[in-house]
Amino acid sequence: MNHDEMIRHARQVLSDNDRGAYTVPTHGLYPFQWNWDSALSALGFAHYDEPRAWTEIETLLDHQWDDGMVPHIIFHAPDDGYFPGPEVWGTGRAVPTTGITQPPVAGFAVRRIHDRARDSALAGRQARALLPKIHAWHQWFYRCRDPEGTGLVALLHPWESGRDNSVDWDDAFDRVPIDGVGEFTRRDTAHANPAHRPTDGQYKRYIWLVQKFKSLGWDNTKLHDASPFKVVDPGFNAILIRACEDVADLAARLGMEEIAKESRAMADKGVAAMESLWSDELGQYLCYDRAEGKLIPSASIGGVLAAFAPIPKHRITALVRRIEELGEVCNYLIPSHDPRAPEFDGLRYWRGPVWLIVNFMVADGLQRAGEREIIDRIMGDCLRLIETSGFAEYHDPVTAEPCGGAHFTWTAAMIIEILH
Ligand code: 9YW
Repeated sequence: MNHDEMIRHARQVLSDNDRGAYTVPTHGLYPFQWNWDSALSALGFAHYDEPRAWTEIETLLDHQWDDGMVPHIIFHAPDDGYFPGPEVWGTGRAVPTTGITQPPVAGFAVRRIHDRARDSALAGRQARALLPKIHAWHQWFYRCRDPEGTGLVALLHPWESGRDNSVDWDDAFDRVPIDGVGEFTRRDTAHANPAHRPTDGQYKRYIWLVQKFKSLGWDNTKLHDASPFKVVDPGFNAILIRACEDVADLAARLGMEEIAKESRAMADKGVAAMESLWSDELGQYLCYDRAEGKLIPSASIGGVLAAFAPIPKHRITALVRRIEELGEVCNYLIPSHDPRAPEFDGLRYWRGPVWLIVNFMVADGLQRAGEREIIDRIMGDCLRLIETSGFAEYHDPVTAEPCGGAHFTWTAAMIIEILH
């Protein structure tokens, strides 16, 4: 496949998954709108249809909660092919949504789409309308997920991280009970190979947390303290910090002074706090278990994704070394878990496979620090993966085997982004 053919194919994937005002990640497996999928997919649309790109993010933010939270799934139209559906969440919204959030990459996407827009009048109007909403979401994070003001926010559910079954959550997840969960039927394993998906044990805990939060009326002033699962993820925080920085920069240029000032303060505090997650031993950042008060020694991509934030140059250099090291033990960068670790599983979701969106964000961060050689390797590996195995949800970093869902929106959007 030459590059033109790849772009054509990628645009076809986006168009097949387009539902008018939002895209689904892939037909069948994920039939609704997912939060960070939409923000990253908008980057792909923006290369050939800017109004459509803006609509994707507008639709997402139209479903923001009154407290500022932007939900992880919006159930626009009924579809019983996905579990857990709206009735399990019970958030009581007119258009149902889940009650948890996802990595806040929308601020980054808005700035990027704005700054390279061909239609700058449209971009200016959209940015002015969207920035206050995104800013309210960022403030919600620090208010509700960092009540003690540490500068780092906690995830209360693995689904919020976007890295559902990462090894990072294993120990903390063991403390989540499963009593009272009841019987349920998973739908994901009917669409994708069960060997590529989380286990039944993990699903029971996912559901226990949903039921717990539902019993608290989805009141975000209560959830943080009540949750037995409270993990600070460096990758997630890096995305939030980067988004605050991007909002600060764009808001300043648009004359939105207060948003600019508050966003800059959140980003600066976050960058300083990230230092507490650094591990000299592993040469990357680590997750922190806030319920137990200790770092989690797990060699996952979360600590490498930290490169997306404006972290100090010497940390970027160390992360480049870490990625090079990973490149010696797999064929395609960047594995979502270190292939030398005993928990590594090259096929199972976030426990080993390569995800193009993560590669893109890491490479984007390294770009700011001018790390050309490793960026070329990462981007080249993305293209080889797609050439070899198609637009899959994720790929085995050793064999390139395509995993999870096929014909995947954000994978295709990343190819459009990389090839432009
Ligand atoms: C699920 C849609 C989502 C992504 C997540 C990914 C997966 C859904 O798919 O979660 O049901 O487990 O982990 O990051 O947004 O592509």
